[in-house]
Amino acid sequence: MKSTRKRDRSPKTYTRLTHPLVRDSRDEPFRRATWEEALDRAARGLGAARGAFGMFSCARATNEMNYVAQKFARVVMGTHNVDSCNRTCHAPSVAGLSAAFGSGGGTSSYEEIEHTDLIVMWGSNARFAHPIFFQHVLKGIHNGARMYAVDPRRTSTAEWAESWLGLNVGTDIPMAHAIGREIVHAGLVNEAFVRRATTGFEEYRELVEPWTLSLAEKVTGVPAAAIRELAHAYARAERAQLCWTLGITEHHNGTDNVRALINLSLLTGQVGRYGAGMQPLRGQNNVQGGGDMGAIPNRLPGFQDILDPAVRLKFESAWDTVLQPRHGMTLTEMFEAMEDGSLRAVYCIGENPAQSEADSDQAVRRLSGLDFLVVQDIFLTKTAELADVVLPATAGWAETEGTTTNSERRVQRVRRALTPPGEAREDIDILCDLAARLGHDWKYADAEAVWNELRSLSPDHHGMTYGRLEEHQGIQWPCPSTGSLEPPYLHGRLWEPDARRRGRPAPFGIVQHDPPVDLTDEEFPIRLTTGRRLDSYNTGVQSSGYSSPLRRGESVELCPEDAEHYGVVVGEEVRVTSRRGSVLAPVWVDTALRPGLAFMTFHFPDEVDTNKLTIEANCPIAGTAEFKASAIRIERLPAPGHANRPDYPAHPAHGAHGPQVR
Ligand SMILES: Nc1nc2c(c(=O)[nH]1)N[C@H]1C(S)=C(S)[C@@H](COP(=O)(O)OP(=O)(O)OC[C@H]3O[C@@H](n4cnc5c(=O)[nH]c(N)nc54)[C@H](O)[C@@H]3O)O[C@H]1N2
Ligand SMILES: Nc1nc2c(c(=O)[nH]1)N[C@H]1C(S)=C(S)[C@@H](COP(=O)(O)OP(=O)(O)OC[C@H]3O[C@@H](n4cnc5c(=O)[nH]c(N)nc54)[C@H](O)[C@@H]3O)O[C@H]1N2
Ligand SMILES: [Mo]
Repeated sequence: MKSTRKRDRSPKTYTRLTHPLVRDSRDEPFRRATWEEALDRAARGLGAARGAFGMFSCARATNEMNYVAQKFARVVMGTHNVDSCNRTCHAPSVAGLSAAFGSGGGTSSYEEIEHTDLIVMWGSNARFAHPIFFQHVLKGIHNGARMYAVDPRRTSTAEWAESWLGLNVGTDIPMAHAIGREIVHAGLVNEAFVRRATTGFEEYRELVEPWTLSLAEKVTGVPAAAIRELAHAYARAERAQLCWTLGITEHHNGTDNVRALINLSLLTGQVGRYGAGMQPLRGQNNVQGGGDMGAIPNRLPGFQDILDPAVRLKFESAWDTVLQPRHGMTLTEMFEAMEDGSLRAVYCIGENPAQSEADSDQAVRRLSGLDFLVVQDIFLTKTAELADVVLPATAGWAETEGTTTNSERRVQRVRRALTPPGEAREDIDILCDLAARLGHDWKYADAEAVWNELRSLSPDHHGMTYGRLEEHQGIQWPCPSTGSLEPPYLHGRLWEPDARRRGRPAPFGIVQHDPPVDLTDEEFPIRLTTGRRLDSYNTGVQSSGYSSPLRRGESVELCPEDAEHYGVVVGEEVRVTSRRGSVLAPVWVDTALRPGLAFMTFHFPDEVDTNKLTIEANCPIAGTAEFKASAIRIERLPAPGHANRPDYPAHPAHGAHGPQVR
């Protein structure tokens, strides 16, 4: 036990990759290689794996890079097995919005949040995770908007809300259904909108009927009066914005959760108008764009359906190839296929699944069992350490030309501002060199040439020339023509009086409550939810080495009552165990939590590998794992005390988030 406490806990610092690395067998260390050797080796390994290949594409890199990456998978490797970290975060939002409206994009724009009357932040800690968007929220509040926060933790975001609804983890459907029922019973349904623009209202009404406010109070833990107040405020608001993120999506029924929220907008007509809509705030700087570019297994660039023969034909003639008439595997399915041996090789560009996947011991075992793994990254990640070939790339956001697309569907130019280190090369150039070695000679003079190819194939992007993007400081899709700009919100058509122009009505989602898979019991009595802190980023690769007086690495956060109950104090190292694994972590005490609820991040996996604890229980529609709900227990170590973390910062009187900037 003693040895574990002497472990070096200083933050791991990643340094940029500056040259290719190869090794001939997994038992050997990497050796430096020339680009020629590394690319030859990668091409040989990938070429041998046709038919059993998968690609992970980078949600931080540009649209142009994601376009070329999915084209590589589809044309060079003949597969639709291409996906990204969208799978671990907002795939349920895309699936839910597509099912309701036929388009997976958030329906509103940032500007509208400043001019709305009501903002609901549901399962979203935007103050920490979307600070730029949160500036618009603050302007909205300044302009008179009321804000409600629905989150098990009283987050830094919730501190700004008029009312915080601290629900139990995984009870969002009961909450949404109770709000829906209250709106129906109070006569606040927008009947004209429901009649004209939706289908399935009667079934929905029956679905929510059992969810009385008092039943919802029992299940969610939120007082009936608070639920009622939110229902009335949302339905009565002239314009309301419903924003959600991973508190909704990272569940085994994430898509159902999303549908339950969309139902509320359909019931009240809070969609398709300026200031009224839904914003699933996307995670990575270009995760929206990656999906739009076709780096997902079910859509071709421009979110066009692979199963549509006319769409396939268009791409087949443009790319001079034959496309399979079926969907590829999601990231989740690719990991399952590693287990059964049907996926033998992976080309991983700018993802770190060895640390970001739920149940990471299992993920590492699966990646290690591959015949061939190429990792293309800007750092030597844990995933790269498992590879046969490591290719050093440039950073998409500062060292390359191109475009990215944010949560409001706005495509913006990014520019090369820094010189890449060492021999690092642009992702697109590496992909094209590999394609050439595998028989496909693609000539792109620059990123703009890639973009123009995409524009010729995607009606939603057709009108976005680089020149126009510059002129308008970014343009939102859809942008079908070079002559005009579309409104900043989607689905205005739903308000058209003419049925033909209104198009397909939006169906209510008939979804049932389904509690988290990993149940709490006597052995694992604490609900663990995981998420983010302001001063770190995802698996920590890009924020490693960051130091500030507030930096305290990983911790298991408990409320003061639970800390007292378990007899633990701030800084004391405890054992945290779930049904999958066990880690040691210091305790932090935070009044944002409630009894029975613990919080950890996944930002410091080299110190505390939180994802050893999480459960790989996936949403069957979207493939997203239930990162937000595991069951754990905590145990004191034999001789605990502050002394085991002398470096640990003292607990600030003002709580866990540092000084509140208000
Ligand atoms: N500083 C920083 N910013 C980031 C990132 C980062 O690592 N650091 N990562 C980026 C990425 S990839 C993403 S996807 C976004 C994520 O952004 P967010 O989704 O806002 O971040 P999280 O902290 O993962 O989760 C949000 C909230 O969900 C709540 N929650 C947990 N369980 C439930 C539940 O059952 N119901 C409800 N209603 N809420 C629940 C948590 O308490 C948490 O406050 O952030 C992006 N921005
Ligand atoms: N417990 C828990 N686990 C989670 C989550 C959670 O809430 N809780 N959230 C999930 C979510 S939402 C996400 S998005 C995932 C994130 O999971 P990952 O995407 O696997 O993790 P990141 O740390 O963001 O890794 C990004 C990698 O991209 C590299 N990179 C950055 N820019 C470029 C570029 O331009 N080119 C190339 N080639 N590489 C580049 C970085 O060096 C880094 O290694 O984690 C998921 N895991
Ligand atoms: Mo994410």
